[in-house]
Amino acid sequence: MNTADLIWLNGEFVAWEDAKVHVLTHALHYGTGVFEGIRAYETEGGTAVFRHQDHLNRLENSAKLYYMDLPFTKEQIREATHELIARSGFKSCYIRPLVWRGYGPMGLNPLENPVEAMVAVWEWGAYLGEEGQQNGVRARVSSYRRISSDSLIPHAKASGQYLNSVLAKIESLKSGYEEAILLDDQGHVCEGSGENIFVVKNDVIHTPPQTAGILDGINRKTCMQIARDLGYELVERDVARAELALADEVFLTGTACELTPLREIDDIEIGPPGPITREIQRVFDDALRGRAPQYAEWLDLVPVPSKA
Ligand code: PPE
Repeated sequence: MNTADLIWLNGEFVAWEDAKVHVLTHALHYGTGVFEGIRAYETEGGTAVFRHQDHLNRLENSAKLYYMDLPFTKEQIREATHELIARSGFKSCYIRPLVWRGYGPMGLNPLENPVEAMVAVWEWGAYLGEEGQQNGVRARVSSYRRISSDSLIPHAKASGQYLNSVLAKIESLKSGYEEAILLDDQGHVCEGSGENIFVVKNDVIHTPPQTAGILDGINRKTCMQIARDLGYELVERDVARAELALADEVFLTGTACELTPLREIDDIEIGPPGPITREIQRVFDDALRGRAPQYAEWLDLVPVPSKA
């Protein structure tokens, strides 16, 4: 992980090693934070943040669902992110904004604790490995079910909620797989530990709906649009566990993993990445890297700082 020299913390640019919080930070004890994962890519016109506004909107929504107001406007966070990227010198990077309940009263009522914010950037390669992104990864169905709206908020990208993903991820790694697929509380396929999922059967693409407890993934929406623009039939519906193993193709989407094929589930071979996966992956990659003019509106160009 190649990190930048600076972090944006509560409105200031501070040295990476000075970006600190108190150990009684509410979010450290109770998980009361919300975050985003965003990527910026090198494009012909310069570095561009992919679907920046959509990520900032989701950050605001996640905060709202946990009774927090963003302590800075989305525009301020956007501009701070631009400056951070420009000053980092990175041509492409991963961007992690976090908004959290800070140091204040202890106990479960967070409403008196200050809401703080930071943005960090670092260079992050293929999330599930270069080899996995090219040839597919091996996954298992987790013994942990995805959090449901009975007890938490699947729609929110909230720090504490990720204990669910962390357990599923550890379980998959310790049992010899690269990723975990979580079922929802009804037993339907939900998503990966940090990715949405698509299942291709007989040229039709299926993905679990919002009501299946998924995170409303921005790359999920992106790949849905790309698939439809390519002329594929795409259906949002509940997917049974067995459909994974019987699928022609399965792939995962997310900011970190981009599009990563699944080549095996529960020791049953799905096969190497198929033609539909490959085609969507190629167009998606073009969109991310500014090579698809029809999707240029998804790029938020980082302004080049004027030389003083
Ligand atoms: N589901 C979950 C649970 C999830 O965490 C992510 C993103 C997605 C789906 C896909 O959402 P989107 O990125 O908007 O397409 N996971 C982030 C966190 C990864 C991490 O290890 O941290 C990410 O991909 O940035």
